[in-house]
Amino acid sequence: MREPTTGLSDVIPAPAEVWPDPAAAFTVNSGTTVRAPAATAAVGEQLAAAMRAATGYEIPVGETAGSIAFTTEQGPAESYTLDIAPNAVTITASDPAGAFAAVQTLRQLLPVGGRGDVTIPGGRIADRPRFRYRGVMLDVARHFFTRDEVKAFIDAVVPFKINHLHLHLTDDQGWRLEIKSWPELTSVSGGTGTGVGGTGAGFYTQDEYADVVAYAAARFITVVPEIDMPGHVNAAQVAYPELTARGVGARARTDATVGYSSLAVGKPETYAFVEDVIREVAALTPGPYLHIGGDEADATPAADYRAFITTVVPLVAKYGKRAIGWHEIAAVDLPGDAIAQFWRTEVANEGVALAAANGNKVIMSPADRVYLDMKYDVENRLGLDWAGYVEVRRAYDWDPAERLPGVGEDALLGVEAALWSETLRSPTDAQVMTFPRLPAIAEVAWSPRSRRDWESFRRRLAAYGPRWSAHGIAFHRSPQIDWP
Ligand code: NGO
Repeated sequence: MREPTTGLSDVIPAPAEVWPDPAAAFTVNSGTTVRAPAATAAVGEQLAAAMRAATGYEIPVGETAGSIAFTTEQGPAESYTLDIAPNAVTITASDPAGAFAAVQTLRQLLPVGGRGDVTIPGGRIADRPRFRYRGVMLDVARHFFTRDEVKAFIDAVVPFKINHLHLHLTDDQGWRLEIKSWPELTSVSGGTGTGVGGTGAGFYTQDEYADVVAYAAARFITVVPEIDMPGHVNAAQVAYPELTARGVGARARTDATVGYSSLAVGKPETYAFVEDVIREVAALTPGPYLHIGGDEADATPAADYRAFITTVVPLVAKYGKRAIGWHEIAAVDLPGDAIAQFWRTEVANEGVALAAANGNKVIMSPADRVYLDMKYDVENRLGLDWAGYVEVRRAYDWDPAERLPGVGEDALLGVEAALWSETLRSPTDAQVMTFPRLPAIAEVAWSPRSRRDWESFRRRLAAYGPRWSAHGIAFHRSPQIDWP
């Protein structure tokens, strides 16, 4: 019999309420079965799969009987309770997403692999997210990640109750999503020699993209596609010269400079292009959001920028989506459902505060806390350092509701970590920059503030390290953590 190595109080992100009961451990044995009603059948299967991996037992799933049972009860979105007693484990959730969150908690209470009986520590967890948007962004434009690599990335973030994957699909160095009405975007700017240093070529066909979206959805992750405009468009202008002001094709670029390209805001071709792209991307996207970029449009005159954002945000709504933009869009009068994503390092931002006062929601992504492309320290081979070094404690020890004056708890949709890929060359590079900072940020986004504590987190994180090792996931062995 294998005893648990992870207790109820060791889970990451820390659950809202935990009552351990050492006398009430449950043993998973060869007779263990899972009962999941139709609505949670898929989630029940996911739990059974984790238990099979930990025990080698059959763990059948059915609708009528089971020592591990899923039930439903009214409650806040994604909330769940987990009752672990000697004869039964009961998972009560408000919705399938809550049941899935409970499964992530349970997975951490199981050993990573092995054969034979295992015990799950007894007691009760009552849990719910602080923020409903808990995201991670992956830049597939500066360095392309294949569909399978993105799926592996999804699998690696799922344990931490991340529920949005923002894909940065286009930038100066490459265009990574097939657009049927403008095919040269990918045939020219998705191919060989694109990406920073010319080493990150590739693009998703619409079918491949839809497959990633479905894979994410099965793990309760909503994909948020980003088409960056009106700046960061050099790759589009290489493919289609009519998108430049003078109608002369742009030169392909593989350097990491930002702020030099702009759509020609006055031209009718520009809006034909933008509308086609938004229409196709919206049609491929079941989730509610479409990200329009809007950052660093240094080559777009201010009046043009305002005109462009004012036109494009309603276009997104026309195709049934809610626009998200980097916080520069807050300089424009926004419709109430538009969302601003704060990304810089300044201590205050008038535009974002004003947007919040007008009822617009904000996603917090301050670079000096949650940019996964920042170096951990001076030794780091990968990454940038324009926002300073971001060691694990910096990513953990801050509060999103106190980051910007005028942007409190109620204004926040949530928190998103961002992995830009200028310096990345492989999935291993991506992993080492993501872990262990992502769990730190996930806890900021999920756990109640009162449950967050650096000393507790660093102890729990240390215990998590062997799980990454067992799954072959690379992580930064931060000197702030006493890894076993
Ligand atoms: C900025 C810039 C990106 C860079 C990133 C690098 C935003 C929103 N725009 O963040 O183009 O890749 O920094 O850290």
